[in-house]
Amino acid sequence: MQRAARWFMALLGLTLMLGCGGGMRHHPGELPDPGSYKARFPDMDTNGDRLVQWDEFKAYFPETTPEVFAALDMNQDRAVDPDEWRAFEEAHGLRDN
Ligand SMILES: [Ca+2]
Ligand SMILES: [Ca+2]
Repeated sequence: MQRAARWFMALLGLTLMLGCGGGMRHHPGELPDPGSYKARFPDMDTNGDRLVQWDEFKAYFPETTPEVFAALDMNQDRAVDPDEWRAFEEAHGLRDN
């Protein structure tokens, strides 16, 4: 029983370190729940210009806020490119492969 508890604590600590510890450096602000922002880039980019604009992002994630979009848009050109999206997925462990 005690051993299980210790294992759980170790696992929890690891999760906290690896999980959003990296995310804090990546995003200037807090994201409500990065896990709910799981999507394939082409599915969000409905006009196919290889950029996800705010209206496309908002259409895909109706619950989102401009702050989330701003956090994703690291170079602040008002669009999320595939590299920015990949950086976000990697920071939050959302990639499948
Ligand atoms: Ca687009
Ligand atoms: Ca951008």
